[in-house]
Amino acid sequence: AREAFAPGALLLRGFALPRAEALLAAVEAVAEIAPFRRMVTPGGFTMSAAMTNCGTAGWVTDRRGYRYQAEDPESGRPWPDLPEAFRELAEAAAAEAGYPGFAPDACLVNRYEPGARLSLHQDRDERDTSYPIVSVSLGLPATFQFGGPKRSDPVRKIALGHGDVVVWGGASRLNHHGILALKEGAHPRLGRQRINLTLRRAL
Ligand code: MD5
Ligand code: FE
Repeated sequence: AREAFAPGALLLRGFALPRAEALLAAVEAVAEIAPFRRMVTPGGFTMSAAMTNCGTAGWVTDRRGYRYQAEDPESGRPWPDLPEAFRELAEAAAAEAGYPGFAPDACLVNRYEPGARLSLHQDRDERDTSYPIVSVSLGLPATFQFGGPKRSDPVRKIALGHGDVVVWGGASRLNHHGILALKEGAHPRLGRQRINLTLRRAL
């Protein structure tokens, strides 16, 4: 099922379901090399979601700011390679949304446990924001907040569940968005977690 809920934004419900097991196995392999960690914002707050990365660059935050960098700051080593299953899924979803040939170079992996949230923000640390972002939801459901180009624009709520994929491109690429505090629950495969893959062209 496909839902165009804003210009440039396409929700593909269940698109990742046939590949969920391969994606989760790849997440586990990534996290063995680059473990999930809770990063600190420039303002000094520890984020409630835990994160890791794979690909040629990873998104990081610390007291100095937000940026993409080639090394995991915890280990000083390059991030693990982007798994083939991630690439294939991103390519296929982007093609559905009218972006053929999308070749991500970075994936931020977010892990939310009950209570974790992501406050309203824009994704603007990428070099060229004309590329779309493909996001994949796995595990517990979440309420996604979708706003507009201005922080004060009205916000819509969208439920995202296991296997849902959203392609964010065009006019929606720089819209504000966030995730409300995850509700308590247990997913049959992932237990008390929501995993989100955010596939991007960062460099
Ligand atoms: C999540 N993660 O569910 C979301 C999925 C992040 C983040 O927001 O920055 O890690 S990505 C949602 C997204 C990306 C780009 C544009 C828009 C939404 N949008 O226009 O709403 O953990
Ligand atoms: Fe974001």
